Amino acid sequence: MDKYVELTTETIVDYVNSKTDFFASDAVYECEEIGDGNLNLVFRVKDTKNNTSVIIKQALPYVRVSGGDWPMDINRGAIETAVLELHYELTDGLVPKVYSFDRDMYCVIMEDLYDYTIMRTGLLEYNSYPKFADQITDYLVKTLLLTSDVVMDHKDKKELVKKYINPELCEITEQLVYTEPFRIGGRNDMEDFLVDFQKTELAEDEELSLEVAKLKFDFMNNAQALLHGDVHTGSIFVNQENTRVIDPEFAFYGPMAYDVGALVANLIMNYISTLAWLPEGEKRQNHLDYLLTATKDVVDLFAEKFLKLWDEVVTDEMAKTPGFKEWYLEDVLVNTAGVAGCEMIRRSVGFAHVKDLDSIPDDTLREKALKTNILLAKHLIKNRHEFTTGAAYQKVVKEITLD
Ligand code: SR1
Ligand code: MG
Repeated sequence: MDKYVELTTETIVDYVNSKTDFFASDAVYECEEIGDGNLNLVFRVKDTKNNTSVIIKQALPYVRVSGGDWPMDINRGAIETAVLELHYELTDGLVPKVYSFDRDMYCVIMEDLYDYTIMRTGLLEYNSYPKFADQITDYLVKTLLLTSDVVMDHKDKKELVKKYINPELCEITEQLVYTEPFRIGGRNDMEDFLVDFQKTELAEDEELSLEVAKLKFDFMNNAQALLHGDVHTGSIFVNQENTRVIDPEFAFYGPMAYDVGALVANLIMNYISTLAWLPEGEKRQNHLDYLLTATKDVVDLFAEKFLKLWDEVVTDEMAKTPGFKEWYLEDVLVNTAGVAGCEMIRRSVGFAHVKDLDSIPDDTLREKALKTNILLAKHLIKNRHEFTTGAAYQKVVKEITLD
């Protein structure tokens, strides 16, 4: 196939075999389309006889969940592949291994993380991942700091800024995260009980809009590091031993806070979800304690490792000035809280939601959970200068009730 066509479960085996010699000649194939994201086709092809498998991800030329009427740049498949390869090197394998990329079909063939679970799914089953905070902060600190001007030759870094220009995917974030949830209409999607609340608490809060505007222009203008661009818990595979980050198709040079903030937001939303889903008791308390610790550790380990790695890898003469690294980190942490707030709001009233909140079965509790989420998010945005430690998050998250 040297011309783009959409793959299907009928064509996928021949396709993989035309591109790789991954499977043995006596393979017995089983294939399924497992994509549950908003944009792409994802297939798993398995040889049940020899117990081997691969993942094939094909970028569609439109947003999948739009049914076809929202065109989208398929070159995101090439960006995703290049970023996975770079991140594999930078993080010693905290992302899946890429086997090949096909520029005609915009298909990446990669390692099947069959013994991992998508973190959002795992958290919704109240599992905990003791090594997660340590491993994800390794990923964040290495991918962000090592692609920044603090470390890279500045001309080489500017070449990467050019290489990873990703206007259509950035526009999704600019609109869906930083604009529409704070305005009436657009592609916003919310339950009836949120319509008036969104109007008064979000669209009519000018002080909030001013802070979100600052964060939006930081996202658009601060080419600080090569971001993943969508680090929610659906972009992370976990098990008890390991963490792997997938789906960096939103990658571009932007503010480090965008990656850290998205992650923090998704941990907090699972906390709120747990309060709504589970009755008081040991199971609920254990999961809340785990999420609280994970949130605190993500922030604190990120800060600690960032400062440590900085000393080992900094090359820019001026960046070595005493006090600069602390100033730089503080800015990242402050904006992390702002990003977390925007992510929490857009997942409540915007185009793309999260199962954590939407699946709460009881109507009253779901309404309380969504409104609590929005109010905490506003607090994070407006008071983001106070959120530079894990303890600061721990304090406000611990105080959340749905009573
Ligand atoms: C149209 S894409 C909607 C959302 O899905 C992706 O995972 C990103 O989070 C994006 O904002
Ligand atoms: Mg994705």
